[in-house]
Amino acid sequence: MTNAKTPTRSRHAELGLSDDEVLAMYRQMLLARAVDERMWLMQRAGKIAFIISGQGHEGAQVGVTWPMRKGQDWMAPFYRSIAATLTFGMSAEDIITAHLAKADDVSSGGRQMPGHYGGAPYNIVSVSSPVGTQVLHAVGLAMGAWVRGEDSVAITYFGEGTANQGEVHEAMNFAGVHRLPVIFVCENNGYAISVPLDQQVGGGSVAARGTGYGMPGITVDGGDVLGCYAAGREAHERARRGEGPTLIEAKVVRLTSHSSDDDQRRYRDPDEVAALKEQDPIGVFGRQLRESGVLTDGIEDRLRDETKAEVNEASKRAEARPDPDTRNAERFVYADADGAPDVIAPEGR
Ligand SMILES: Cc1ncc(C[n+]2csc(CCOP(=O)(O)OP(=O)(O)O)c2C)c(N)n1
Ligand SMILES: [Mg+2]
Repeated sequence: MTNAKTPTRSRHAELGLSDDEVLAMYRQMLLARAVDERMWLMQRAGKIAFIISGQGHEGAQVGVTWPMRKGQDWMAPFYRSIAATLTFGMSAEDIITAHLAKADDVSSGGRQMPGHYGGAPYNIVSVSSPVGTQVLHAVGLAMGAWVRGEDSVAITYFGEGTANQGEVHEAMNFAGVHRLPVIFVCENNGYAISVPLDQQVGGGSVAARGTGYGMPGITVDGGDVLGCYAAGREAHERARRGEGPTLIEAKVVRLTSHSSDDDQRRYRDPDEVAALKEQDPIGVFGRQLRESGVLTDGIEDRLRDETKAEVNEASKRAEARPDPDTRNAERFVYADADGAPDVIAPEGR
């Protein structure tokens, strides 16, 4: 008789991941979820203008991002990239501070909309609102690294609806032609707001387009965190070997409405929504880790307590930060006259 515990344990060990590392990946997913849920509460309480959630995408984001090197590689995220940006170095406090549009927010000094992740200290370039533009930014970052002879890889994330934008095709083709060190991660959650997959992606597969761009196109299950990790690591190694880009399509679930301005009950079958809970990547990965003997009730409780405390502390500190000075509103929007002062710090800072 085979032991059901053996395959999963040997699988992460075969991938070179220790028990502590897979627990750290699971913790990162819990933290991303806890930050996300807290920001929904803050939005409902009128403290945050708008929320666009990453719930259901955490497994793909943590798995694929895990092999990236902080401070050396580059990231061009999208609006669901809470787990990806946390994995690449942003803190819960950075993310909540940005959503509260505080003066010293690392993403934009309180200038950007919610969901516009970024941070110069982390090599994360800001999300820009037109979907798909970040894919061009990532290709530019990879091209820059290649021109300078640097050992760095750029990674970018986008939805399957966005995969149909003209600039995404241009970006991938250019990266394929020039064999640039870039990883394209399509998080396919089956909807572009209310439009289902069969009405947005001809042929139904984004990964299949890789061949046409001159790169491998790989499909992974976004609930299979270790499969996502393996795909991300292979893409990263391939980029570093100078063999060019990879397109990874992760099949994920969108557990929430598109955003806090949307109500998915108007276009999604209630049974479909109810069934999503079974596919929640946190539940799926948690069960795998339990089967492999790595996760116990005690460890689960500790991780949940720790991440909750981290989010409590982060939101308390973020809320106490100063609001931006309104005199800065037009700084860096129009060209400044010579000698214009720097950003005006809030009083008392
Ligand atoms: C160029 C452009 N067109 C439309 C929008 C409005 N918009 C924001 S998100 C979104 C849906 C994108 O769907 P998908 O790429 O599948 O990502 P998901 O939100 O499902 O993760 C749209 C149409 C936009 N921001 N930019
Ligand atoms: Mg989508």
